[in-house]
This record gives sequence, structure tokens and C-alpha cells, in this order.
Amino acid sequence: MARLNILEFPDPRLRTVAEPVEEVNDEIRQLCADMLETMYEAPGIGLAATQVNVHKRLLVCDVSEDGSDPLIFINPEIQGSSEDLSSYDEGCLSVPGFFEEVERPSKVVVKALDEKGGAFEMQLEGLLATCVQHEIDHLEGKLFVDYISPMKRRRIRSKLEKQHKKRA
Ligand code: GNR
Ligand code: NI
Repeated sequence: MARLNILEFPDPRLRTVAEPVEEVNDEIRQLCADMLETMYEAPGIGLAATQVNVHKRLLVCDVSEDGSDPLIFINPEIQGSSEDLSSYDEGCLSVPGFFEEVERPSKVVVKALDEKGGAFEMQLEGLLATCVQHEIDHLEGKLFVDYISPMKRRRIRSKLEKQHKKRA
């Protein structure tokens, strides 16, 4: 297992649109394991491959209190979304230290492949629905800061750029 480096906003690589996974093989299973380790270590409740600079359509998440419910979604597709919306104070491992309210459909039906390559469909609600939508956005090159005001987004970008300069 390995911990992977997480890209941070405004890194342009976070804007890459990920490609479908062609075959669920050992390489993909290893990537899932490394992503789960990276997510738990961070700690976070979700991680998309885009965030670790692998531009394949794959995400992991675990919204349980005790890290007992790891979920893997390969080639996830939203089949349907509820009309009612929920608002969460969202954060992102690629936008560390910043939280903003984002509205999204409260419930979604997601179709995906599991780590064995088998297709499944899941109805999601609550934090899990929010998290999986946030992760699928990453696979499209989209970040939660894209939903907030340009002024807030500029402030976050300049604060993170300053931190990155200090670290370099
Ligand atoms: O750890 C995370 N917490 C979180 C909180 C509210 C809404 C979405 C998230 S996902 C985030 C981890 C992350 O950046 N995933 O891409
Ligand atoms: Ni994120």
C-alpha cells in the first residue's frame, strides 16, 4: 500500500476530464487500495482518482464514523437525481482549510462497477449522496469552489497560492 500525493487547487491538472476504466484489473485494485489509504490518512470521506493525478473514472469514499464502510465506484454514472436539494458545508482535500455551503440533489441513483468489475446500482442520500456527487465532479474536472462566488473563489486561490510558494 502507498499513500499518494493529493493535488491542490488551483493546479490545472485538477481540471482534467477522466477517461473510463477499460478493465478492472489488479492495477486498478491496487490504485483503489492506495486511494483508500490516502483518504483515511488525510483524513477525508471521499477521494477521486483525479486528485491523485490519475485521470481514470474511479472514486472511493467512506462516510461511516469509524472507517468501517469503504465504497469503490468505477465508471460511476448518475442515473437519476431528486428534485429536492440539500445544502452541505463542503470541504475538499484539494482545497485544504476552506469550507463553503453547496446545494446539490438530496438523493441520487448511481450505477458503477465494483472492484471485481461487477455492475451495481445504489440509491444514495444524505452525506453519501453529497460526497459521491462531489467526487464525480472531480472526474469531470470540477471543484466545489466552482459553485461559490468568483470573489470567494479568488480569495481561496490567492491564499492557497501563497501557501504553495512558502512550501516550495
Ligand atoms: O473529506 C471530504 N469531506 C467532504 C465534506 C462535505 C462534502 C464533500 C466532502 S468530500 C471531502 C474529500 C474530498 O475532497 N473528496 O474529493
Ligand atoms: Ni474533493
